Amino acid sequence: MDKKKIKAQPPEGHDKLLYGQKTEVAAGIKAIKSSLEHVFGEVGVVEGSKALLKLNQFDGFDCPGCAWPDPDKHRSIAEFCENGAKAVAEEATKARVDGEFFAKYSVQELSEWSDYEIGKSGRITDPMILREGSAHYEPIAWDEAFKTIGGHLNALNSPDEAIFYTSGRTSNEAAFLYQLFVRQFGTNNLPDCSNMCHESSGTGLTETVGIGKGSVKLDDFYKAEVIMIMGQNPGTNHPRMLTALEKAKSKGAKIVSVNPLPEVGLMTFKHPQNVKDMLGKGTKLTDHFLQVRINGDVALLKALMIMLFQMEEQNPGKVLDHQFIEEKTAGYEDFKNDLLNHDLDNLISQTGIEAPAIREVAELLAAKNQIIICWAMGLTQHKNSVDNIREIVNLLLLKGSIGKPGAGTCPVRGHSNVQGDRTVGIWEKLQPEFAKKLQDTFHFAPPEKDGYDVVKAIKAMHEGEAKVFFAMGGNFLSATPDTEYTAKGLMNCDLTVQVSTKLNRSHLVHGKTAIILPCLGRTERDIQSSGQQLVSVENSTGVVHSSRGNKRPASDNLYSEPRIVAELAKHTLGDRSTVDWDDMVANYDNIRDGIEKTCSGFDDFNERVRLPGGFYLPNGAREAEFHTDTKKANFTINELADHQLKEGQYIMMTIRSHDQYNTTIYGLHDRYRGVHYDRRIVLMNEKDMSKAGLKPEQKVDLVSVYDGEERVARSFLAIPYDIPTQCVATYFPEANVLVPHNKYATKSNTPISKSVVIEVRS
Ligand SMILES: Nc1nc2c(c(=O)[nH]1)N[C@H]1C(S)=C(S)[C@@H](COP(=O)(O)OP(=O)(O)OC[C@H]3O[C@@H](n4cnc5c(=O)[nH]c(N)nc54)[C@H](O)[C@@H]3O)O[C@H]1N2
Ligand SMILES: Nc1nc2c(c(=O)[nH]1)N[C@H]1C(S)=C(S)[C@@H](COP(=O)(O)OP(=O)(O)OC[C@H]3O[C@@H](n4cnc5c(=O)[nH]c(N)nc54)[C@H](O)[C@@H]3O)O[C@H]1N2
Ligand code: SF4
Ligand SMILES: [Mo]
Repeated sequence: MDKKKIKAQPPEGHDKLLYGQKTEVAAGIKAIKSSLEHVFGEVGVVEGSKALLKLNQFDGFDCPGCAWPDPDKHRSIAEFCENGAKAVAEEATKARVDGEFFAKYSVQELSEWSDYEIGKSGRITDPMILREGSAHYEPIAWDEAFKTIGGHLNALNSPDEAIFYTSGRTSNEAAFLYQLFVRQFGTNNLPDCSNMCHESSGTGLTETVGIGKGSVKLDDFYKAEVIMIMGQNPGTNHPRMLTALEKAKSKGAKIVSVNPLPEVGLMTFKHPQNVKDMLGKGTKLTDHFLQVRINGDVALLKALMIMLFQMEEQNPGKVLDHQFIEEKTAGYEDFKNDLLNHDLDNLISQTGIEAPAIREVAELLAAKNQIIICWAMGLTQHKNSVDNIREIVNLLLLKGSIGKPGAGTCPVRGHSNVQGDRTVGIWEKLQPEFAKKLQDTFHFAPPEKDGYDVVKAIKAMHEGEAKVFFAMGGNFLSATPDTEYTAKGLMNCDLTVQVSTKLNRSHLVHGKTAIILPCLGRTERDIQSSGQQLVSVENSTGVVHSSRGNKRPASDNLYSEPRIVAELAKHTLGDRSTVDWDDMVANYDNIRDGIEKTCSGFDDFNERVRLPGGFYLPNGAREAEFHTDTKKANFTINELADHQLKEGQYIMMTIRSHDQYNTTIYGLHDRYRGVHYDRRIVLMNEKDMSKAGLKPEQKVDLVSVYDGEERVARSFLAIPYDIPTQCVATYFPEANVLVPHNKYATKSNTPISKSVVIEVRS
């Protein structure tokens, strides 16, 4: 087959773009209408209602959408949002991808479909293989599939020639078993979606407060005086957070939003379960909106902190928490000296915000002591992302706003179990303590050398150093940077394997041989020899709880993810393994016993996972116990972003529309931003457009140039939008082709998906 014809990028064509009709209020009637349309359209009314009633209930399944926490105690009947409903619909769809489907469409043909069409083709029903040289996938027996994969793995010169990716929907049980297999096989090559997501948060927080997770609980939102939301679009990506923010406001909290875009979801909100709200104008959520330039956050945080020092000077002892600084922190003097050396006017001009607006927020912060700072991808996907996070910590430390009720750090996680996967060992860096426990419990010597993370994995495949790519979920080709470069890497492999629920582009851009292993989804019953199983997940606030599907599986020929791992381990390791894989899968309690012995905080796991609502994992920072090198919370000195934009250059952020879940395109409406039917668009400031002589909807090519190498994303429509000058926004994954694979955040290696320097060519 001629692989050159396979398309790694979605098609360039345009549907009829409609824009400018912005929804001014988030949630509300339209959200309910949209969720019901998605669910009933894909699934039917009876099945759809049955599934939704179990969503996020104590005895039901965890929402496959995002990792926003559920209330600890009381749950209402409909404890989900529009996007949770869409995620369920997407999984529960009646459409099927089976042997007949693949006989009809060649891989090359499918690669010409849009991501929306690919996703809508349905659930994969049977294991499939694309044999070397063949144009079509065809069904294969499970046993033969495992033998083929085991054969490839065992034929490698070294276990390090294999890569084992994980996406964050995988349960704790599947993830733990997977990393156990991979380490018994002999490598730490365990890149995961977290590498592209909150890795910078983990890195920055571990250094400064001793734990790579957030410190707040959901209840803290209702005790907070100020909630700052930076680089996050919760109305789309964590919709139920709006309910929490509304409640926080009713209890007196002020909300500050820091974003280059006035995201509708953050501005005004109508609670879908509150009739009074639905009929009225809704709640104004944001009290202070700071329209920061892309990557201007370190400058903004520094400016705010300098203002706090100025106010402290006028009002000694009233602004900063000296007792906390004295008792609980290290590095204060060095930090202060560095900070006060910066020129305030210069910092303010870098933010692109008017000084009085910043001063208002500084005054608010000066007067309050219970501050929560939330953030997401707007802060974690830049060259200086780790500095973004460390600067947030500096601000909280100055105010003593961590380790007490109503205050702390809140990196809002993306995938529903991305945090849990890391807790149970999905990490290319094997920590010595974890390695020792693995060794003591399972009697083998795990590999010590760090494995590949996402960006190193791409390079290794590209350069032929890795030959087998195995993915536990996700859509590696479309989620990673530098689409064409990554595509070549995957195509270089001898074998690519995807454990998936639904078809995506990573099945189509493949190695010499490619295999799809179809698995049960979160919403489906998982029956093993001891009976129906439950799995567990961890949300953004460190609560581990159970999830149990109730739907009939999409096909009788699906395996659960744990079973897939176990079969793979048996077929690959044979007698070399020290683990009784069948026993593990027969009853997932046995896997949880393994987790309890290897991961801290999981005492009496099997008992506690069955408590309604689950249990909190220990979190030092939450108790103002900082397990860092200094045993204190560390102040740090952080660098400003340094983009020397030339005339005609812009800084581009790649963001999510309202109708997508990462690379899965649910629909073609970015309702809150008022963009409909087209995704190849670039949002630009009106002044920039007229300066460049661009008319609304004019077709342009976007070009990034790094180290003399040009990358081009063709045929985008320019749209005037309320965004700072020299800043532009495009959708992920259409613009990923512009993100260079070798430009990433210092220390965390997260690709710079939110600050790519581009030119717009007409
Ligand atoms: N419906 C839905 N829900 C999802 C997802 C989805 O795709 N769809 N994805 C899930 C996943 S994996 C994740 S990680 C999360 C992502 O959740 P978000 O991080 O909210 O997602 P993004 O669309 O990447 O939005 C980033 C926001 O940051 C802003 N921003 C960009 N650059 C900067 C900057 O330099 N500074 C500041 N202050 N702001 C900036 C953008 O304008 C945008 O509002 O959502 C999760 N939930
Ligand atoms: N330019 C740019 N790139 C980005 C980002 C960005 O903001 N900008 N965001 C990054 C972020 S935050 C993330 S998290 C990554 C996401 O990267 P990934 O996690 O790799 O991508 P997803 O699109 O979430 O994966 C979707 C696929 O997962 C499979 N799937 C769904 N449910 C299940 C399940 O239960 N089990 C299994 N085995 N498979 C399942 C389906 O086949 C579906 O097609 O993308 C990153 N890439
Ligand atoms: S906020 Fe997130 S976890 Fe909650 S229902 Fe919505 S998508 Fe699901
Ligand atoms: Mo993510």
